[in-house]
Amino acid sequence: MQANRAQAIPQNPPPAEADPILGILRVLREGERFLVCSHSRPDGDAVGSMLAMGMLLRQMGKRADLVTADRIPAVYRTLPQADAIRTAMRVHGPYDAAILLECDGLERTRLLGLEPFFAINMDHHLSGTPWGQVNWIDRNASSAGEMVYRLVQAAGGTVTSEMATCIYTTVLTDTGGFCYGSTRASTFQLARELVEAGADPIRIAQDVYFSTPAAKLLLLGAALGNLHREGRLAWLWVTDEDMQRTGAAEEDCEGIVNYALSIAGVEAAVFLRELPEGRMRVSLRSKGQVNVAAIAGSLDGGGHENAAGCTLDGPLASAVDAILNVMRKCLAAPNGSRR
Ligand SMILES: [Mn+2]
Repeated sequence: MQANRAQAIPQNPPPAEADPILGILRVLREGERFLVCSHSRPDGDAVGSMLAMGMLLRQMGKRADLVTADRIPAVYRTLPQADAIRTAMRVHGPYDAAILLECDGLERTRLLGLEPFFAINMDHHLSGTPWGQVNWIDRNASSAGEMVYRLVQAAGGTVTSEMATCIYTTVLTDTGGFCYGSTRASTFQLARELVEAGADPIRIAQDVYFSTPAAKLLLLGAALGNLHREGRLAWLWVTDEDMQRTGAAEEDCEGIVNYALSIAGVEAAVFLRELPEGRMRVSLRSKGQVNVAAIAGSLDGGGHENAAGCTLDGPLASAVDAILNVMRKCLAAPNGSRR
């Protein structure tokens, strides 16, 4: 049995530095071997930010293991070095630190075995909290990938074209193609810098938005058959039977909620996906003032102001009732239901 030098959290954790970026860089410079993780059911930001972080670490002469609990979606498997991401249920050390990207706790990874490691928490979600040994939470960042980019700059690293491709993908997908509330002038500045560093915006858009598996469109057809609208609210769902019949994968549910949100006059949308064990996974989206992060938070979920999620008990009909009740109350609130 190999001695695990990183089994214990240090007795005296380093003092919280005024600039969390410096605190993170110090840990990266002092260590040799790192684990890089993100949340389960990884999206474009999770995948792209992990890959870019791995590239930064290797550029610094460090070892980096990239691990997710779920397989990465097909559209992101063409990203540079995407095959470096390993899918596992449990991680094994030794590691000098685990870097967790956009996770509001260890559980969000759905990976086992993370507890012993010194944790670096980098998050841009509204639901971010300082749960790690080192914490950098930037709610103004468009994506976790943007935070990795800032880290590369602070480290004096080189933004390679492979890194720029991964980070551009995080910005593109997390802003919904530069549409969501997280899109600022600085987002376009960042996009420009990434394109100048070698990201190809046309190829990336084609890989992300024009490479849909047929099963996903069949699933979308089933979901649209269950589309309902009530004033500023729209909702739709797929049953587990729909998933089986269309041959769709979990990742094919991604983005279906946006079709409900795309209806003129609709300000908040709900998508429910029946899980094989009968619980319902709920995606919430909004445009404008409705804060769906607050709604998801009240139901034990989390996310961004305009994109959030939670899981509810089934059956389908009662989960639909439960989420619609909360949404209706929120939309009826006088000030455009900011909270
Ligand atoms: Mn993100």
